[in-house]
Amino acid sequence: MAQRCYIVGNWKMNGMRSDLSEARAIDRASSRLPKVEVALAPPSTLILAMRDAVNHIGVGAQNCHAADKGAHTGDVSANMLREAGADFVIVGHSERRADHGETNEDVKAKAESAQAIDMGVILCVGESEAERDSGEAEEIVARQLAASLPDSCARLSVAYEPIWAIGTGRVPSVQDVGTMHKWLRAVLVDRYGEDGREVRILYGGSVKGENAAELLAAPEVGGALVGGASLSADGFVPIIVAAS
Ligand code: G2H
Repeated sequence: MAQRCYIVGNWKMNGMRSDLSEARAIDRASSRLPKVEVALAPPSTLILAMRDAVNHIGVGAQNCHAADKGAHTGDVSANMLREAGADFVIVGHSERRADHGETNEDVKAKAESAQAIDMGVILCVGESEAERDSGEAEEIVARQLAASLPDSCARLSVAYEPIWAIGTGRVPSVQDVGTMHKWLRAVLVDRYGEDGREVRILYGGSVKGENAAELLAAPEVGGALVGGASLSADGFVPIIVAAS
């Protein structure tokens, strides 16, 4: 069965209670666009309040610890996030890999901890600008994905986010996005067999209303992971419309 296009907003370290009005407006617009699956990932502090504020969109987390509980000051486990109202968790975002030294093995363990309690997972991969310039971006990102994948593809999505495109306003060509996504599909099918064809591969990195339709039309693009443009209904709703 064909899956709906999946448009996910990653609020990163942005969002106070006063910003829930934007989530409500996004929720109302999404209710009129049922062909698109929409979700927001606010900071952990807002998950519970956002869950209560919306009816039609998913709510997720931006990270989890791989353990269920324990002596990990400042961390939050997948089951704690689920209890707060998160349906899914983003793992392996390049900002976490860079800021917190997360390895492919860490990312795999986090994904598996979320899958163990039936949460969705969005697993991020992507190349640096130097890696893109080396001419071997596809091989590099394919290896990163293969090393980060959980043992099961249950409720798994992958997000391809070239690091040099994040928050910069620069985007790869549609052809380069399609080429990368085909490589990532091959990794998923190699790992999971035919089930790997059902894993949605999202594109992320400076997606906006103006470029969304073109990027979403590239081969093997099943949705978008959106940062800056997801912080307001004015920025995010045009992307959802482009996906519908
Ligand atoms: C990439 C993306 C969201 P932005 O990190 O995950 O952010 O759309 O701001 O480039």
